[in-house]
Amino acid sequence: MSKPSSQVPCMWMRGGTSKGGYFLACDLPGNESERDALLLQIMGSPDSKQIDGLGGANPLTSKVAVVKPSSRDDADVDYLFLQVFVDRPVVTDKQNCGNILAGVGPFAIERGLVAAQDGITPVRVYMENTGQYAVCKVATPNRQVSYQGAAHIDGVPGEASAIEIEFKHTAGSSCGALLPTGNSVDEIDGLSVTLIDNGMPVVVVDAAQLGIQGDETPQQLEDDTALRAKLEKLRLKAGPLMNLGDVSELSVPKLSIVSKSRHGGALHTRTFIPHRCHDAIGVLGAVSVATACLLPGSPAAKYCELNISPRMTLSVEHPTGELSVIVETDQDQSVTSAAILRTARKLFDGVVFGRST
Ligand code: NQM
Repeated sequence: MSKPSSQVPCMWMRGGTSKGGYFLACDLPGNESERDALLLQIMGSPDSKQIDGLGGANPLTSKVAVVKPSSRDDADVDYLFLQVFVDRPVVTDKQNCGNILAGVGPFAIERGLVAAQDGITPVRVYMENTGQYAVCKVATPNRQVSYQGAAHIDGVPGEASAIEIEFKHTAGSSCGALLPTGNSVDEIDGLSVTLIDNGMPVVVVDAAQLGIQGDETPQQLEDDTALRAKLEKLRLKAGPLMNLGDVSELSVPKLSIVSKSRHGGALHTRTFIPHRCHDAIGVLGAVSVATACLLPGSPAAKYCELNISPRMTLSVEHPTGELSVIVETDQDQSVTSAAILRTARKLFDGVVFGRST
């Protein structure tokens, strides 16, 4: 048996409101268990502080993108997202990540997988986790990736260059259908919830039914052990209903707690991912919540007054601001595509070491 390589080229990047390691697939062990063992070492997991690795002791900063040239005619690169758990020895590909996706275009260009155009370079990404596509538009003045710009996204200080991301046909990414139970609303444990997957499996639940305001800080919600127990019980019941099976060891479905808008957006959210409360909201998670806003009877729709039109911007408020989702709908008022704006930044490029070096 070949010894796993324990020293690999890696670029560390912030992608949207997440951060993690970007690797070329050819630089990682081909065997999945060897790959995952190396990634756990690189991140310093399992350990709540990730002290012996590069992970930031939070699921949002313990993420990996594995990128390779695509063999598909309709994609430039294939992107596999891996969530490295912080305090458990688990690496899972059972979810996608639209934030880490923001760094995939720049990384692919920097590594020479995609030729930069002068101006904007569209990078067509096949998202291996869910078998779906996104187009990421990267600023490349003079055929060089530019990270500097004037775009701001809430949850990240300062400005950087805009990366526009368009998703198509994300419905049923992991659950097989937009509404895996066939219903816009289901009752679980006396709660009226929407079980939805438009790129990310999400349980949408009404803050009022949970007995909270919905604008508590993430820390206040994480400290509420009774609430967390209730949410986990709900999640474990929702998993099989969403065709995800036993989700006790999975990072999906997420739980988005919705309430009335506080800042003029469509609605307000707090999202558990699933055991920590997000400082913002995941990209595809926001797409799923925005889609739920269009479903009559959904707890999300209860809070927004929408005039449904073929192209609309829904501002999903979260603890550190908002995430605007531009959705396009067909005659049946079903969402056909979604676009969002992200930024990314290269933090370092070099070689990262496993423990056996
Ligand atoms: O929903 C967090 C994030 C995410 C995932 C999570 C994401 C998405 O904010 O597309 O980006 O839900 O675990 O990075």
